[in-house]
Amino acid sequence: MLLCQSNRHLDFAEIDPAFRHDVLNGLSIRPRAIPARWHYDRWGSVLFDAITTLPEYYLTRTERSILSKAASEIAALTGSGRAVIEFGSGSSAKTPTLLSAVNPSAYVPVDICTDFIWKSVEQLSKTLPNLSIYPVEGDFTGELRLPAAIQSMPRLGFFPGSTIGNFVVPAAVDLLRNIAATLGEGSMLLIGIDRLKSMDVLLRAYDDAQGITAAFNLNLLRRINRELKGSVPLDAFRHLVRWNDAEVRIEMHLEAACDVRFAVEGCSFSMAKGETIHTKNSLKYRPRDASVLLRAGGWTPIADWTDDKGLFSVVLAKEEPHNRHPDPLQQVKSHENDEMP
Ligand code: AVJ
Repeated sequence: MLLCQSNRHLDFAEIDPAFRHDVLNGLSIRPRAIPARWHYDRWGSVLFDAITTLPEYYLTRTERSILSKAASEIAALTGSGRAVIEFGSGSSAKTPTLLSAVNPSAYVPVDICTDFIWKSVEQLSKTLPNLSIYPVEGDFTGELRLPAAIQSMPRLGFFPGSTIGNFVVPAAVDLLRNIAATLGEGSMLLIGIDRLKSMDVLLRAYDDAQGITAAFNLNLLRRINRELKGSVPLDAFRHLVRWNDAEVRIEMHLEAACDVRFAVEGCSFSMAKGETIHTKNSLKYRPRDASVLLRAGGWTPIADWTDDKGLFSVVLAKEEPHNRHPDPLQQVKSHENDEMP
C-alpha cells in the first residue's frame, strides 16, 4: 500500500536554490568545500549504487550481513508494530531484512532524491504487500514532518550506511538530536556506523581500482556544469582521497591538475594547480566513540552488533535526553546558580 506525502517538491528541470547557494558559496570560501549531499543527482545515485558492490567498498555488504544475522535479536529488543522511519533511504537495499524482522505498522522512507524512493518503494510493496508505505521527500537535516497516519505509532528510526559519518561531530550531534525530536519520546534508532581501521583499507574503499568512486566524485562537476551553467573543465580535475588523522576521517577532494579558470552562474573562479575542492568527509568511529556520539545526540545505546573482523557497527539506541538522567555534577552546578529565596 503506497501513500503519498511530500515536504517539498521540485520538478525535473527546476534547480534547487540550495544547490546554487552551496556551490557558489563553497567555491568562494577557503578551503573550498561543497557538501557531499550534492553528489546524489540521478547519475550520482546510480554510481553510488555501483560503489556499494565494489570489492573495496566493504561497508554495504558488511552492514547487510550484520543486519541479517542480528535481525531476530533486533526484533526482540524493538518489539513489533513500530513505524519504521528510514533516513536517506536511497535504494533501500537493506530495508527488507529489517522490515520482515520487526513486523512494522508502517514504513516511512525519507530521502532528498525522490526518483530512487519511488523505484525502491514499488519494489518493496511487491515483497511486503500489506505494509503501509508513506514516502517523504525531504532533507532530514532540517525540520521534517512525519505523515499524520503514524502519529500514534511507536517509532523505530533506521539510519544505515554510516551516513552519520558524513557529518562532522557537531553536525552529527545536531542531526541525532533532530532525529530524536522528530521521532519523539520512547523512540528507538538503529544506526550503522563505520569503524576506524587500517588506513589502506579505508583509502582503498574510497579510491577503488575501477575508478567508480572517482567518477562519482567528478560527477559533481558535471552536475554543476549542467544545472548551474558552469564551464568547469572536467579533465582538469582529479579525484583525491586523504586520511585526516586528527579528525579521524577520510576526505574526498577534487584537485586541480593544472591552473584553471571557469565560471558558474556567471561568477568566475580560478584555482591554482594542486588546489582542491573538499567534497566529502567520512568519519570513522571506534565503538566507544560511537557510544559517546549517540549519547551526545540524545540516544542511549542498548545493543550493538559487528562482523567478525570488527569492520562495521550496527547500534540500537533509545531516545533519552541526558537531562532525564540526573547528573550529580550538573546538579551541584545548577544549584550554585540558584537564586536564594
Ligand atoms: C553512504 C554516504 C556513507 O561515505 O561511505 C562512498 C558514500 N561516497 N564512496 C560513505 C560514499 C563515495 C558513503 N555514505
